[in-house]
Amino acid sequence: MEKRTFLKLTGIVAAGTMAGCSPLKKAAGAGALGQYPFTLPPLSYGFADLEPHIDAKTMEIHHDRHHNGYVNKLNNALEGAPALQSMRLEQLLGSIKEGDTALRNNGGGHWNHSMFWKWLSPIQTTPNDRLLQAINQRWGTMEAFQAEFANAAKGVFGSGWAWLCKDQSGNLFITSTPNQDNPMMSKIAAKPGTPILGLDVWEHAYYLHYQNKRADYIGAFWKVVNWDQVNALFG
Ligand code: MN3
Repeated sequence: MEKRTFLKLTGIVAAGTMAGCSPLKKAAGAGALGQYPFTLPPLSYGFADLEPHIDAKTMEIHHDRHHNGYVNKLNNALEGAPALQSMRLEQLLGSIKEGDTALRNNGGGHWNHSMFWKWLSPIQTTPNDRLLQAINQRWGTMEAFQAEFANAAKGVFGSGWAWLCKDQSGNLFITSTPNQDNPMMSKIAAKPGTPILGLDVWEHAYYLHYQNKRADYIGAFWKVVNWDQVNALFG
């Protein structure tokens, strides 16, 4: 399929396809995932479309079971908290404090995965000139950027995520978070920022196909990154 047609069909760049998010109300920037009750957003490609880099069974279990679990538990956590039900997910994440375990794990889980699906694509894409320039300015080369990102991903002990973020001045930085935390959780993140690319390094994201070879999964990730989405979020 021609790339332009594919993007038009899937709305992968416009971020307007999330269930519960009217196109009229969609916000710019990272995420626009609506508010309570949250729903599992459909993938804009098939489970098998990222093969051989990410296998169909992993995608199916990851999306239909793991992500769906975060959505359900997030709704359960908000059921008894009417004051929080009118907040958008990004606002919720920004308000999370150390002990807010259910919101932290499941609000993070929903946001992280909703974005992760959009950071992947079966269509080959490339960083645009503006993003390349910013990457080169910060890391010297694309390869150096990818090496630092891969190190961040490999360095997560246990479960977590690696992130490419922009700070409030638009400067890029790489960070990682444990569990389902993310840099949008400004009150608890070591380095708060707006993620423009993220990689799930929980074992559930790769173990079926890669077993304990996380580095191979990280290498394969670069083959399916949706740079159009990263370009759009960089702005
Ligand atoms: Mn996951």
